[in-house]
Amino acid sequence: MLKIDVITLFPEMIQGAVSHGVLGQALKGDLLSVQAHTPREFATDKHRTVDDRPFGGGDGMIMLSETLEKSIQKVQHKNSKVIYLSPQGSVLTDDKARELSQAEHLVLICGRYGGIDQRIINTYVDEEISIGDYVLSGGELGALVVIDALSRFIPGVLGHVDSADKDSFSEGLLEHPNFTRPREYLGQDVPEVLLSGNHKLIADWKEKVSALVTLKKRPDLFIIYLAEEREKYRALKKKKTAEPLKELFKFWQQLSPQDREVLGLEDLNEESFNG
Ligand code: 4FD
Repeated sequence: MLKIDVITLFPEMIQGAVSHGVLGQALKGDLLSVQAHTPREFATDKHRTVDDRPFGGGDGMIMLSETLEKSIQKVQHKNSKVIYLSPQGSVLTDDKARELSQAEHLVLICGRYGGIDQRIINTYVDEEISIGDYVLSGGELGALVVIDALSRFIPGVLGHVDSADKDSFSEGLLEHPNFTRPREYLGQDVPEVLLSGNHKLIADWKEKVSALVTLKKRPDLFIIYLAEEREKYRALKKKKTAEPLKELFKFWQQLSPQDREVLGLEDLNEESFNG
C-alpha cells in the first residue's frame, strides 16, 4: 500500500480535501494512506514559530528549517521519495503520476509562498514537482493535485480497474464528448452510433472523435499522437486502412452535420488535416 505523508503548516487543508469522492473511498478501503504533519509540533518557542524572513530581504516567508527538518526526519525512511512542490519543479504529467503511484512511500513538502531553505532541498529532496506555470500561496493545492492524479493509477481506486487507461491522456488524446439521457436535449441529439449497441463500432468511433477533438483543441498533443499512429501504421502495413490522417479526414467527412455540431467539430475543414 502506498503511504503518503504531507508536511504542511495547514494540515486541515490536506485531511479535509482527501476525505471526499473516490479518494476518500480509497483511504477508507486502505488502498492508500495520506497523513498530514505540521512542523508546528516541533516548535518550542512561546509563539510556536514555524516561518522566518528570507536573508537578503524579499517577498514571502520561508519555512523555518529546524522544525521542517524535524518533520521530515519523523516520517522519512530508506524507501521514501521526498518531493517538494514548487514552481521550479518539472511539470506534473499523467505519466509522472503513474510513476509516483508505484512508490512505496512519498513525502510531500508544502512550502508557503517564499518556499523553504535551499539547504533543506539539497539535503532531503529527491524531486521537485510543479503543477503548472503559476504561483500559489502554498504548496498544499499542488500536493493535493499530485495525490489525486496518482491515486487514479492505484488498482481499485476507480470503479473499473482499467478506467485510468481509457481516460484522457492514456493514448495521448483528449476525452471524446459524453452524453446521457434524454436522447434529445436543448435541441441537440445524441450521436446515433452511441445508441447502436455495437461495441466495436462505438469504440472505434470514440477513438476517432477523441483524435478530432485533440486536433482541434490541443494540436500540440495531436502531433505526438499522429507520429505514434504513423509508426504503428508503418509497422503493421495495414493494407486495408488509409494513412492515419487521411483516415481521420474521411471519418470527419462522413460525420453528419448534426453530429459535427453536437461534437463541436463543425469548424474543422480540409485544411485542418494537412499535417
Ligand atoms: N506551480 C506551485 C507550487 C508551490 C507554490 C511556493 C517557492 C512558492 C506554485 C516554493 C515559491 C513554494 C506549483 C509555494 N506555487 N507555492 O506547483
